[in-house]
Amino acid sequence: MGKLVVLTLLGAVLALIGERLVAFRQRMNASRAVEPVDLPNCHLIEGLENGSEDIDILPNGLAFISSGLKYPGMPNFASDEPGQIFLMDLNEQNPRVQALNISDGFDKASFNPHGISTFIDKGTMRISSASQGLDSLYCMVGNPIKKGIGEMNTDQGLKWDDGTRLFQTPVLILPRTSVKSENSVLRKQIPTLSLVHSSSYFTMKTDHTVYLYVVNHPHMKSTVEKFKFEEQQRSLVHLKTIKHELLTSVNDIVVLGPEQFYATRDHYFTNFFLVLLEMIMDLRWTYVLFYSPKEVKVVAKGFSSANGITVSLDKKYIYVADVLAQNVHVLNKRGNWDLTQVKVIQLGTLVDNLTVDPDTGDILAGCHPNAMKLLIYNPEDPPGSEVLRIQDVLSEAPKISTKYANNGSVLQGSSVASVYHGKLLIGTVFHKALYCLF
Ligand SMILES: *[C@@H]1O[C@H](CO)[C@@H](O)[C@H](O)[C@H]1NC(C)=O
Ligand SMILES: *[C@@H]1O[C@H](CO)[C@@H](O)[C@H](O)[C@H]1NC(C)=O
Ligand SMILES: *[C@@H]1O[C@H](CO)[C@@H](O)[C@H](O)[C@H]1NC(C)=O
Ligand SMILES: *[C@@H]1O[C@H](CO)[C@@H](O)[C@H](O)[C@H]1NC(C)=O
Ligand SMILES: CC(=O)N[C@H]1CO[C@H](CO)[C@@H](O)[C@@H]1O
Repeated sequence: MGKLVVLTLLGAVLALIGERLVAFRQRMNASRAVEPVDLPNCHLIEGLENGSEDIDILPNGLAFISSGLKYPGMPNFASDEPGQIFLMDLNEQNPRVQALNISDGFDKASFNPHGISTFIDKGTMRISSASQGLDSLYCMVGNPIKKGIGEMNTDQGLKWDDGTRLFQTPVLILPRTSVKSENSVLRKQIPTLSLVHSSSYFTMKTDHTVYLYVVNHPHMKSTVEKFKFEEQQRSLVHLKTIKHELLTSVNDIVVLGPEQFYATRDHYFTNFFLVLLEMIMDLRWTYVLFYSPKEVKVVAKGFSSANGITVSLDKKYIYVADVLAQNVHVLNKRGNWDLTQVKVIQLGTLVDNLTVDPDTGDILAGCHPNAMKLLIYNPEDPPGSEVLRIQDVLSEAPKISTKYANNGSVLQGSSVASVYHGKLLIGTVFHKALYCLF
């Protein structure tokens, strides 16, 4: 009797797993053949052969490329080499890549970079309603005239003390009521005064420091590394390592403040066998996290495998790629950094990383047309590459078109596509990278 129960249970479990496996193979588009879509002007980028998982392009055309990701279950051609960050200047006629030097004091040997995101500190501060103690805040002027310095705690945790000159240009902060009169007086005295006053923003010019945030997997753990980019020296100065118990199995980040970012968790489990089980059973236990020094919280959940994340041009919407569910979630960013779902755009292919075209606001998605070939790598029948463009993201019917598709003969395992004024970079998890005129 006992044996019968056990056998029945075992049969049921096997049937369930079998059914899940079939569904899993379908979700991985295991039997899909790639119809090629070519772009006329493309060439492989010299010096990038061992992966270019993520690409982030600055408004001035400097592209950061993370390379050398070692990830459980994914092929890797350079398993002994530590990862690197490359720089490419897209303003050049024939852009070349250059590895960035990383400052001492950072463990370069275990560097295993994954998603990256840049943040330019323009010194723009939002003063939240919670910090509307504006009447106690009177005046702050940098050189040459120092009229008095207020201390302020914005929701970004900035603190200004008397005597601290944080900004290169003269800066003035006044309570709303007295701004008009005092401002006009001061403007005469300091013609270069860089103060813009609106109801909730004070905009100040600073030296536009560029920070690069990198998801790192040293010894297969997850951290986020914050670097300062030194453009002249072509180097990265390591500033800090961010760790948190919720920052586990991190895939990608999008940085929206000096210390504020969203991060995706791609798997619930960290053990490779359990990860496989999680994917096959489609548990949907992964999420999007918000991180700030003061608060860390889950802001969206229920993803099969949350992957690429990016922000719309107006910074109001967050786009999250769910690779196993083959869709892109459009989420609305709330004042408290919570996210509410606006829509889900189904793509019919395994979407990895997302970027936004700075000219049009369209989403570009690096996709895996046949992810089974990525999991079970065979150089004779390699995984292909696919780049989709999503136009009119917020409309009733976003337009989806294939910009590039290849069966792996040129490019294998595309993970990201990033565009800069007619130039397109396509990166891959472990293979080469393609540069195209678009
Ligand atoms: C890629 O990795 C292989 C194997 O380690 C190595 O021989 C090759 O030089 C690497 N290529 C680049 C461009 O780093
Ligand atoms: C990289 O940085 C190290 C230490 O900061 C320095 O010794 C080395 O010369 C630098 N290399 C290049 C190519 O700039
Ligand atoms: C990929 O798989 C999904 C789920 O099975 C399916 O809906 C989609 O049509 C497939 N895509 C292609 C291009 O075959
Ligand atoms: C991929 O496509 C190329 C030409 O487009 C073809 O020569 C090659 O046989 C294809 N490879 C596979 C594995 O289908
Ligand atoms: C989209 C996203 O958030 N992840 C990264 C993918 O690549 C782009 C640029 O290529 C980066 O901006 C993102 O950080």
